[in-house]
Amino acid sequence: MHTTNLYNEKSKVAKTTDAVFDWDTFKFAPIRESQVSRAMTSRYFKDLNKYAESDIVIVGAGSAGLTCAYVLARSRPDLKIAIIEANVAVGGGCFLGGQLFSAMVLRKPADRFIKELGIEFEDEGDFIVIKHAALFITTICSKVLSLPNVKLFNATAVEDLITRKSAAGKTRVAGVVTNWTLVSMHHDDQSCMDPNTINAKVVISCTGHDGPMGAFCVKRLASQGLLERHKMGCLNMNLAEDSIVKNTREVFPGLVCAGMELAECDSSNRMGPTFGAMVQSGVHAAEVALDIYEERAKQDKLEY
Ligand code: AHZ
Repeated sequence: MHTTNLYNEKSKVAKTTDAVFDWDTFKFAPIRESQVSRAMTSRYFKDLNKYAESDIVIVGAGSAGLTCAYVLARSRPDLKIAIIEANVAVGGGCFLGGQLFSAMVLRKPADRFIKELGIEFEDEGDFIVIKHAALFITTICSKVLSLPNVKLFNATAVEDLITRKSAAGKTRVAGVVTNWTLVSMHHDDQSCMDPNTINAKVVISCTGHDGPMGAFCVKRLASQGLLERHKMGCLNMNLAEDSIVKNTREVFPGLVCAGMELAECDSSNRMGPTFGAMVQSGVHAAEVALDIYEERAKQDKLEY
């Protein structure tokens, strides 16, 4: 059923939008509540079904995770990529610059990626400034979400990893264990709320430095003695950014680590509010993931 709303061409905003109507006679098209419920749930459960077998899972939708997702999904439109974000909102530490200020600083050569995204900035010589960090994160998020091979599951936490052992006895990461974040937060006061799972050939962890949820995959593997953990070093902008980008790698078979989570693996310095390393580490992580993908996919078939 269609509505017959009258377009108000005399409206003072008619030049900027077609969505101006005669408000006195205005009426929405009808809907039944169950239609809304089914429109949402049918799609969500279809996605859960589709992405239960993902090619690549990215954990954490901060600046490193979203950059990685954007580059990866565009380079390989044939791969199914799931992003798991514990918060309701994406962005991690990137809705603001430092100390709750708005502007976002990125050292060159990260300006190249920002240009590619079509985001305006001020050029200060060796670095650039975007007027609001939220402009970066919302722009890249909208670009990622419009890609057909990506699904973002937000308000969902990775609370464990799936592992497999090869015949030779080598362990590898083979997926993630998830739960609604609100459920994850209540394991101490409610009993046995079992999780869900996503199998993947490669997992890319971008969960930031240690905190209530941060550095999750590095901490989980370290807790099992599978990875050595060296806590994040003190702030040194010059050392920190190069180190994070250069050391972006597969830290454990099947697990690529990017962004500030790496500092919790390598004890590299933190950089504070300069974001070039998050962008470049995200790009590097996409490259590393594709370098190892075929090999890990082959293993995944064998080590069912
Ligand atoms: O909610 C977290 C955030 O959005 C999410 N996350 C953490 N643990 C998770 C889990 N399951 C699902 N178990 C999880 N999601 O991961 C995201 C991390 O974003 P971030 O902005 O914290 O990390 P980043 O590495 O992309 O960027 C770091 C930005 C920093 S911190 C820093 C410093 O402290 O010196 N400097 C910079 C530039």
